[in-house]
Amino acid sequence: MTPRNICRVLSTAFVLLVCTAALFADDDADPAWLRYTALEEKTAQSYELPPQVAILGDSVVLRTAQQELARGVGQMLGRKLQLSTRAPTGSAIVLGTFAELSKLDPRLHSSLVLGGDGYWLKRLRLQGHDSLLIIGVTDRGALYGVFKLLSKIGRRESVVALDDVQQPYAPVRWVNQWDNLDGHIERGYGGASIFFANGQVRADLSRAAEYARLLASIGINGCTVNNVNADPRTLAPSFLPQLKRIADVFRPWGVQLSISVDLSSPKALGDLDTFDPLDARVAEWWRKKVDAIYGLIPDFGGFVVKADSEGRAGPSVYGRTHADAANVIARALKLHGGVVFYRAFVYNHHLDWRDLKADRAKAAYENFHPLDGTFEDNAIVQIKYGPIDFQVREPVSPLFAGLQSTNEAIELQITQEYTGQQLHLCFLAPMWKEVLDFDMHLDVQPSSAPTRVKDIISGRAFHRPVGGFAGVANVGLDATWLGSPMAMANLYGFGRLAWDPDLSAATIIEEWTRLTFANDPVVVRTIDDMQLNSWHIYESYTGPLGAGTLTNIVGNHYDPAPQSSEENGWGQWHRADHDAIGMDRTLATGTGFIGQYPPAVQKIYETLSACPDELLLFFHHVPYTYALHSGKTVIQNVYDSHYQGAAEAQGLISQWQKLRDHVDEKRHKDVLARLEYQAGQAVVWRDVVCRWIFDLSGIPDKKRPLGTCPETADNCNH
Ligand code: GCW
Repeated sequence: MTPRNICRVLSTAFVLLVCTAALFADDDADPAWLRYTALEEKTAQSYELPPQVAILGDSVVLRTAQQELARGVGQMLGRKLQLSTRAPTGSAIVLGTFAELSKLDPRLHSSLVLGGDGYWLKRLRLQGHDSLLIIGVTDRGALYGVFKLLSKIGRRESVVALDDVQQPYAPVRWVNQWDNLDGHIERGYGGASIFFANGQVRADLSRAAEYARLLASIGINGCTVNNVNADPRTLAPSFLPQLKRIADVFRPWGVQLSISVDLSSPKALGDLDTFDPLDARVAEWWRKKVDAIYGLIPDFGGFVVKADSEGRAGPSVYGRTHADAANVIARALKLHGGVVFYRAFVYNHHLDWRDLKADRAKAAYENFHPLDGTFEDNAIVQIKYGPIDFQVREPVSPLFAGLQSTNEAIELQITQEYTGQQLHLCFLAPMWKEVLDFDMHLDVQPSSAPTRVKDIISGRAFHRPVGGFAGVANVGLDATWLGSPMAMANLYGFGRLAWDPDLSAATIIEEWTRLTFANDPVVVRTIDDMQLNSWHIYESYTGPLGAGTLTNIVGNHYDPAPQSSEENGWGQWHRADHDAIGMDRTLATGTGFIGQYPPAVQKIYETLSACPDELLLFFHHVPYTYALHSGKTVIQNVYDSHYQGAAEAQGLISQWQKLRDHVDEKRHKDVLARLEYQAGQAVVWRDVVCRWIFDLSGIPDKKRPLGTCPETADNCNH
C-alpha cells in the first residue's frame, strides 16, 4: 500500500470511528458488564431461586444491594422478587452481615470469612426453609455478594449448591480520576468529566452514581475524583458542599470519596504565608480543613498528593522530606480514619541527557527508600508499576522492595495513555499480572516464600496495616465510559485483580466477555483471544525489547516518534546511535539502577546472559547486531516484530468480522471501525520505527525492502 493509500484508509476509518462514536454519544450510558441480558426462557426457568429477598438491617448499602438483586433477577430471569426488611419466615434470599445472620443461626459466624469486605454465598436450610444467604463481613461485603450472584447467573453458572467464600486480597482498591474542575480530563479519552464542569461540581450527577455502581460491582471501594495535578480550589470552603454531593451519590454503593490535594493549599488558598509541613500553623490548617470535610462527609476516604513532581509544589521548598509532607496530612486524617496516598512519582525532569550516569528510573527509590519507616501508619506511598511512566513494558519498580516498613499501593493505568489511548485494542491485565506476580526475592518467613509484588503492596509480606491498588481510570461522559467498549475490559480487569490478583487474565476476560457481549461460545472464544493477544500485538509494533513505547513523549504520547525521547531532560532515553541502542543501567558500567533491586533480582538483570530479551534495552546498551536468546539480532528482531505486529493487528479485523452475526450491529460497527483504524496505524508505526532504526544503524532488514511509508506519522493520522 502506498503512503497515500494508507492515509486514505486511515482517514476513512477515522471518520467512521467518529460517526459511530457519535451514535453512542446520543445514547444513555452503556451498561458495560452490568447488562443483565434476559436468559432464554428454558434456562431462566432452570434457576430455582427463593421468591423473596429479605435484608437484615437498614443501611443504605443493604437497601441498594436488595434493589440491585431484584433488578438483576428481574431482567435476567423475568421474575419479580418480593422485597422484605424482616427476618424471613419462608424460603428466601437473605442479605445481611454475619452479625445479623448469626442471630438467626449460630452456625453463621464471621470467622468463616476472615475480614475486609468479604462475603459468603451459601445455599442452606435456614430454620427449615431453603435459603440462599448472601452474608457480608460488612454491608459493603453483602453488596459485593449480590453482584457476584448476579454475575454467576449472567454467565450461566449454576447456583444450586452455592458455597462461595470471597475475601479481598487488599483493603485498598481505589480508582483515581484525573478530572480537572473545568471538566477536561488529563489523559482522558472518554469525553468530559462526569463530576465537574465550568469550575463546579456538575448539577447532574447521574453518571457519577452509575459509575459508583460499576465500581462496586467489581469490588472497588474508593474513588479520587480530581486530577493529581490538583487545583487548590478543591479545598475552598464553598467547594466542600459540592464535593458532599458526589459523596452522597457514591455512598449507596459503598464507594468512598477522596480528593487530590495540592500541598501548597494552606498558602494558595490565601489563609497562611507558608505551607511548610513542619510549621504548627500548617498542621492546624490541615486539621481544621479535614475536620470540616468530615463534618460534611463522615465516610470521606482521604487524599492523594502529588508533590515535587512535574512542577508541583512540594516539601523541598522548605527543605522538608516527603514523609514530613505526608505525615502532616496523615495526622489530620487519622482522627477520622482517613488515609493519605503520597505518590512516589517524583523525579527531576531537567536531567542532563549527556550525563551517562543520570537516570530517571532511579528517582523514586532514591527519594523514598531513605524514608522507609518514617511515614504515619495511615500514609500510603503510591508507586507506579514501573520506574519510568506507564510504558508498554517496564520492569517492576524496585521501590516495592525498598519500603518494608511503609504502606504501599501500586498505581496501574486503566486509561491507555501510552498504550493506544483506547483507539488501539490493548488489554492490560496480562501485563499487570506479570507485575503483580513478580518475585522480589526478599527475606521473609518462611524463607522459601516468594515476595511477589502483590504480597508486598497488599501489606501481607511485611504485615502492614493498609495497602493495595490504585488504578488511573479516567472514564468520561462518553456513552462507552472510556471511549471504546472493548477498553472497558481494562476497568473490569483492574477491579478483579485488585480483589483477587491470583485470578488469571484468561479467567478475567472470559467473565468480562460473557457479561459484556454474550455467552455464545464463538463470541467468547474470539473476543477472549483478541483481548489476550492485544498487549503483545501493541508492543510488537511500538516499543521493542523494553526500549519504552517509542511514542511522542513530549507531545500526545500516542504517535510514533522514537527520537522525541532523546536529548531532552525528561529522561525517557533509549540512547540509540549509529552502533548501539539501549540504556546501560548496570552496576558494572551503567547508571547503577540495577543496584536498587534485591540481590537475587540484580542477578537476573545485570548480565546480558540472564537478562530477558523483552527487557534487554531497558537495562543494557548493546550493538544492533547483538544476538538475543532467541538467536535473532536486535535489529532483525525490531524489523520482524514490527512486521509481525502490524500483520497481527490486521488479523484482529478478520477475527472480529466473523462475529458480525453474533454481536449487536452497533457495537460490531464501532469496534470494527476502531480495528480498521488501528491496523492502519500499526502500519504507520511499523514503517516509522523501521525507517528510524535503519537511518540510525544503516543495517537493512534482511527479509524485506524498507517500508513504504517513509513519511512521518503526522501526515497520516488523526
Ligand atoms: O505520565 C505522566 C502524564 C501526566 C500525569 C503524570 C502523573 C497527571 O503524562 O499527564 O499527570 O504522569 O502521573 O502525575
